[in-house]
Amino acid sequence: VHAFWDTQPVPRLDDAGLVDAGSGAPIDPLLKVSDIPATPYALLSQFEWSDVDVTDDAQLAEAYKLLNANYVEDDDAMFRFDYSTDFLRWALLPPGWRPEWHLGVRVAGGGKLVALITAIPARVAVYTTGLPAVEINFLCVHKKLRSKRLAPVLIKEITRRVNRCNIWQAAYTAGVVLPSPVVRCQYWHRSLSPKMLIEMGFSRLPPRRTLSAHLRLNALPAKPATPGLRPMEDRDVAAVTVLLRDYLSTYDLGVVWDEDEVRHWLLPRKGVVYSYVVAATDGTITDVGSFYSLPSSVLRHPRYKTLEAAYSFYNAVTVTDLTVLMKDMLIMAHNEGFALFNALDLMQNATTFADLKFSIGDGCLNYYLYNWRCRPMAPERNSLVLL
Ligand code: YNC
Ligand code: MG
Repeated sequence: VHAFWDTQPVPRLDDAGLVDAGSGAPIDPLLKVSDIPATPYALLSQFEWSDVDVTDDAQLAEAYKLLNANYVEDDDAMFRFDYSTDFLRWALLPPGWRPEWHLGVRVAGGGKLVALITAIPARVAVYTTGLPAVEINFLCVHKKLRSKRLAPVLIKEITRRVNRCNIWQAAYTAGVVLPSPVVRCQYWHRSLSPKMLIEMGFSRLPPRRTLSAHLRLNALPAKPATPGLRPMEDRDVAAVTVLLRDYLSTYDLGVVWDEDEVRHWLLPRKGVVYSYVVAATDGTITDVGSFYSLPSSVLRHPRYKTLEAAYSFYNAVTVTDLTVLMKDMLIMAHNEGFALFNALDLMQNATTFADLKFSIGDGCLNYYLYNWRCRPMAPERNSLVLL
């Protein structure tokens, strides 16, 4: 039973009709903004709502600190995501961001930040429908305040704030199974610094393989293979927007970006996002590849403090073979100092994993849509990458 989720407009886990739900429809009949309360939900008296102004370095540092100490860990509590402040600025200030969608909870009287949830605007395409929606991320409750039903209040309050802006759908991901995933993706890992990953306890030397054989097997060329591959620049934005739009429109779930969003999400930012285009000799942009930087803190290790991981972001190919492009992304990530490259089995990614020596991770990443009931899809039909 899900005391909270059973009250929400999401498909139930036992919804036998879901496979026949087709391209989908809202679960709640379309409400009007005037039906939504103008004032926040009540919080326990020792706490207060607080918009976190992430354009202010001091408040951004508070959000960083909360997440660094309390956000997502792996099942064995060996690693915890360590989103950087530059990353949070990128993730939370895209075109159309709203200050009241960076929602914090503080100890009453302007005290310590103890919980967070965020929304950013996005146009999400589900099968044949384009929806004005938000992406929800960074739901976090301080470890000392867990299991007190604070999360449902955060979710209801962000929903209210989003609904007040006449938006009625959301996309989000979680490791946990909730009612009800629209698609379940799997992480795959590619070692870039195999020795370090073994020493950290992230990976193990496969049985009957020596370390030197393992290093040889995972060695990467110094330079990318694709002629014309170079970092994306502002002058590429229009071409990349068209390329991505055409490429992503072939999938059943994804975002639709305009030029300003492509500029924001893809122009390289050191330590945050790395994007490359393939330019033909006549200047035409034929392909794009990208990854983002998300380190994890290494918990309780005597020597290693941080696992530098790159995550596959958006790739679109019209000329270059996807495996070749993905390998070039591994090479660029290795050259930038990342120890690990992660990718989900969405889009055509899984077709590259065997050749490129990825190995399967443990646990799923579940994708959810709020207030939209549609037929679930296979991971290779999904193109949505959330941070
Ligand atoms: C989760 N990850 O099932 P039921 S992902 C959603 N997403 O409700 P309490 C979650 N719901 O089952 P705690 C959830 N995890 O009784 C738990 N829940 O119906 C549900 N972890 O609340 C859970 N960040 O406050 C249960 O639990 C209810 O104190 C229990 O807090 C949960 O960002 C949490 O993994 C996750 O910080 C905040 O454990 C806490 O444990 C924590 O008693 C570490 O809550 C960090 C972590 C989650 C990362 C993410 C996406 C979040 C999506 C939220 C849903 C958005 C809906 C759409 C809203 C906009 C709509 C529009 C338009
Ligand atoms: Mg709680």
